[in-house]
Amino acid sequence: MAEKGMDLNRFILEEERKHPSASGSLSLALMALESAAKIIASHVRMAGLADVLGQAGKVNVQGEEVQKLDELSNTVMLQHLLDSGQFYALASEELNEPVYSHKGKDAKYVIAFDPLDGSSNIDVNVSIGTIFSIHRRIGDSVENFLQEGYKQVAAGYIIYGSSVMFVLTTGNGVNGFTYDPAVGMFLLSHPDIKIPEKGKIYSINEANAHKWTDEGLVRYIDKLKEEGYTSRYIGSMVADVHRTLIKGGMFGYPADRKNKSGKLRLLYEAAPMAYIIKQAGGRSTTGKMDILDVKPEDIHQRVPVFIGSKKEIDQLLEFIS
Ligand code: AHM
Ligand code: MG
Repeated sequence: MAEKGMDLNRFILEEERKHPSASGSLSLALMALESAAKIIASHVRMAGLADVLGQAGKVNVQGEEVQKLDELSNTVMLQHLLDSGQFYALASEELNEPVYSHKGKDAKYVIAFDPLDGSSNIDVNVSIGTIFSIHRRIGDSVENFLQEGYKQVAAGYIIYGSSVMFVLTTGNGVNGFTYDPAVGMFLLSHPDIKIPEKGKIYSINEANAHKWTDEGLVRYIDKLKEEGYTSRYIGSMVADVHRTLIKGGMFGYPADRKNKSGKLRLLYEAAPMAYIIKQAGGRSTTGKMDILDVKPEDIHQRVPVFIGSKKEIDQLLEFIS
């Protein structure tokens, strides 16, 4: 297990060294993500202030047009990831179509990301995050993004919360790095994260319960209440999943009458989180199948999501059809 305090760059390089045949491309790709994360984090920290300073005609102190934070995060991700030359193509929640990289025309990887998830929480100073999922390039066009989650090469998220954390898996366990602003580095603070076998918290938007299409889900939540569970729901997937990863329990965004496939996106929300939770010893399902086995048909496809400790997800599957 890597030592606490190790910085993310060194961790990435040491992981690479375990694979003597590695070309170093994935390491460079992850470092580009790390740089983008640092820049997004600094914008998130300044968000309230930028808004005040930008109010007069939406122009900031440098005389530049003020971009919305989610658009800005998308721009930062695109710039850094394209510039790295390590990605053949990029798909973002903010863009209808994938972007093909000129610099990365021979690159081995493709990446899907949500540049700033939980955008409804930006204005109220609540944790938000960036989520990413990396696959091997298998062709020339959209088929690169239509690969099952279990084929991910790496996945992770950055949470902009009371501290900034980078949580990463490359298929060899899950590690969490906390940003130290004094030195400008992500330092290993949570080595080899394991989700508890069972938790005491459920996390779901219960205001939608009357619209849920599976009645078993209502009975399941009632059962958790009887068993003494408590409820936490932030409305930022990154924050809700991060808490679930650390404390156990379950997070869900089910299908309902309005959102027939739920709300969350398979490629850059559900699949990367499912991979992280699995690597930490947990489980995830759409209610019908493991999220990691879903073969995407569209880059912005939605799926019902239930993610968490093994006990809770096993029990959930006994209740829902
Ligand atoms: P976004 O990508 O537009 O920010 O929406 C995704 C977010 C997730 O972070 C969160 O889990 C979910 O939407 C909350 O939705 P709701 O407000 O319907 O409970
Ligand atoms: Mg999102």
